[in-house]
Amino acid sequence: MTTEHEAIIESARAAFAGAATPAELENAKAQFIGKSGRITELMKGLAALPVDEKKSRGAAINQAKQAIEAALGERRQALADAELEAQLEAEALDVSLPGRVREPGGLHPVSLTLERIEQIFASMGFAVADGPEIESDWHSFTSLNNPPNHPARSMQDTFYVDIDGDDGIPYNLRPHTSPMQVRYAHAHIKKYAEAVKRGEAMPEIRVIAPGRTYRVDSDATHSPMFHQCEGLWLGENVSFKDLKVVFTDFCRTFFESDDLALRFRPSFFPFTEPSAEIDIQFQSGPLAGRWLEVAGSGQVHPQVVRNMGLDPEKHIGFAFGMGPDRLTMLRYGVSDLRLFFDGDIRFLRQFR
Ligand code: 2NM
Repeated sequence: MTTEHEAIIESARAAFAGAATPAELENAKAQFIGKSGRITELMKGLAALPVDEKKSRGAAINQAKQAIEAALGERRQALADAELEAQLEAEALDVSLPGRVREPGGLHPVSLTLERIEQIFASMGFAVADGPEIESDWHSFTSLNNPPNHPARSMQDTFYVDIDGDDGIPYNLRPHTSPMQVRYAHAHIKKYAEAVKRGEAMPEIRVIAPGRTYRVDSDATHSPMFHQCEGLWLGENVSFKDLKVVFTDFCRTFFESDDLALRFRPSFFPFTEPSAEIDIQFQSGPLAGRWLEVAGSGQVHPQVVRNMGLDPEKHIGFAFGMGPDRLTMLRYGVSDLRLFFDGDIRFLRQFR
């Protein structure tokens, strides 16, 4: 090899080292061993030389070419290694990152309250009744002693469906769950009809009716769809005293407070006589000292007992109605009823 050859090798090495990508490297290669590269030009120049000189100079040029090819191969490998390294780096998995868990669902706070109510009353021997949300006028109003012109029957207060019942009056979205109790009483009587015919006494009725109810009303404390749970206990000797015991026991269990005070305040409902609002007062905690209205109640009106298909001389007792939505607000300290029906997961997941 001549010094010229060594200079070419040196500049090839420098050009290869300066190539940052495989494409740049191929361009650099072309300058030396491509079709019109410097080595290729030297080869072409051999043609004009005598044979023995051609041989020795040809061998030297070949040596130089091999050195350049070796340098090229090294640089190709280095670039390929670097590319693989970068790719591994970019696609690296951080196995220490926490996984994406699918969070468990949970019951709606009002459902939690309904389950709680059902469980407490079940422990006192109450059955749980279920029934239709679209009701006949008779079940929602007439059977419950509502006079024909009572405001609850107006379009301003109750939702009506575009379908008439057998009596020609449109069906309604039940404004309370009492119709379920009237239905339960009729089913109960049918169930024991044979026994009564044989002279046995009709067993007592002890039932609660929880569920969705509807009224034309909407603000921070009223929703057009809300929940109710009504209770009914009819027997041969069921009195207002039993109402006080049952409801006091219920409230103290529900709110987990033994020193909860209850107050029965005279009131009026078409389906009970006498009637009373039930207020409670916490002795400690954020609501302590205030009387809070939680339910309506009363001795079931004789006409309602008759409409249930029972003899009011034999079956007397009490009924009550409460709002599970409001009970949920009191229990958890929720200030706006609408939060229950917005479906905002940030609110709901707090009860999970
Ligand atoms: C209330 C208040 C007072 C009630 C009456 C009846 C039935 F079916 F026996 F007639 N069920 N619930 C009642 C009584 C409901 O809610 C404020």
